[in-house]
Amino acid sequence: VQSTKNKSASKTTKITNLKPSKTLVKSKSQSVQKRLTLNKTTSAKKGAQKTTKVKLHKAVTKVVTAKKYSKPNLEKRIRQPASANPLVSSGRFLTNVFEPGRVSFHLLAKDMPFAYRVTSLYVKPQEVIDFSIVDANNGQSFKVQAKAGKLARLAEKDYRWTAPNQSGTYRLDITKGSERMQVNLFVLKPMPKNGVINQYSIGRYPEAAKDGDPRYLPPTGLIEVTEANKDMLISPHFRLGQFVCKQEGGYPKYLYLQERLLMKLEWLLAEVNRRGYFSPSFSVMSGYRTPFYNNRLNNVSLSRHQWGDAADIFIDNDQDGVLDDLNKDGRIDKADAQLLYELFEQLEEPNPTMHGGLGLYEANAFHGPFVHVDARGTQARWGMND
Ligand SMILES: [Ca+2]
Ligand SMILES: [Ca+2]
Repeated sequence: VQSTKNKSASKTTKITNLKPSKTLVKSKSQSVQKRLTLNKTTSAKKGAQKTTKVKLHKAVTKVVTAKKYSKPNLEKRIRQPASANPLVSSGRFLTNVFEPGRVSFHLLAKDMPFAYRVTSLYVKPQEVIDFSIVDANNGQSFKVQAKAGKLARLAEKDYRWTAPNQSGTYRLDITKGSERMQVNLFVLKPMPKNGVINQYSIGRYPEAAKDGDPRYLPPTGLIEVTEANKDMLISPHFRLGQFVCKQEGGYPKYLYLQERLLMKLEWLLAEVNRRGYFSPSFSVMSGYRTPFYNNRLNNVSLSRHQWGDAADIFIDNDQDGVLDDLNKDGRIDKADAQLLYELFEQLEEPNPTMHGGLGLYEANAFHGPFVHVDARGTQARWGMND
């Protein structure tokens, strides 16, 4: 993959830096034409072969035959709307260069280091959050600003922010020279006592935590997701709306997320890109699940999705709602998800702070292949030997 990338990158340089010859221009426009006409043609007959366009690079297209997906099945499998991966569809990423979105310092809050340009913390009304700024190259001074809540400086790089009483989205900005970290502070809505909030069903969490394990305690509150904030970035490559539960019902919707899930997803995404699988974001098939929805799915009752630290993900750069042909064998199947699974496992192993659940899933009538990841703190594995 790396060599293909390099080759095509040098080709692009040639096209832009030198005056393109007529033949080059012609072949480029021909490939665009070809792409338009080859647009996802499928045979109507069930079981017939489907031609899928796999976009390898902006100017290089390849047609592969994926035997596994006949159109009727594929349609059922695509539950994910086309806009599910807004970072791809917005055209924000026009080149296949991944930018990790990190800053040179980090914020230490809730016992976790945050080093991304966009970071989100979830807090209760009036909760007091102590944080420090850690900077290896101690040169420049920092400016910390909060428009709401109460910000106090405790020591040179230690601060305290007291959340307002009113739930909603607030913001803290940390600047160091030309660098800026935007910290979104979501002040949570209290959990509804009857399992329903603004006509949105949450259901009930088990009263007592599983074996006294605090990771299974009911959430302290919920993030309100509206039409207005669903597209906001909560980390450099993920948006709030990607994680809402797939249950029916309009906005406002309610969501529980944990900081460590986004930290893990950003880390995995950067590592996947570093290994040559360009992807500007992961498609999140399922993020948060309300207990109400989880019960209806007949899923395991203690699924981490209900505790906001799990996501079922895949890479879908061609935006067809299904995992891409990552191993380039012309088929989209379990082997492509397995490639991600094995990569994640290899990455997780030496990094105890990133330990969590990892599950491999093959396609069925409702979805394509995907990988479950969670940030529960201890390792759990399933799906690989099924
Ligand atoms: Ca795809
Ligand atoms: Ca494949």
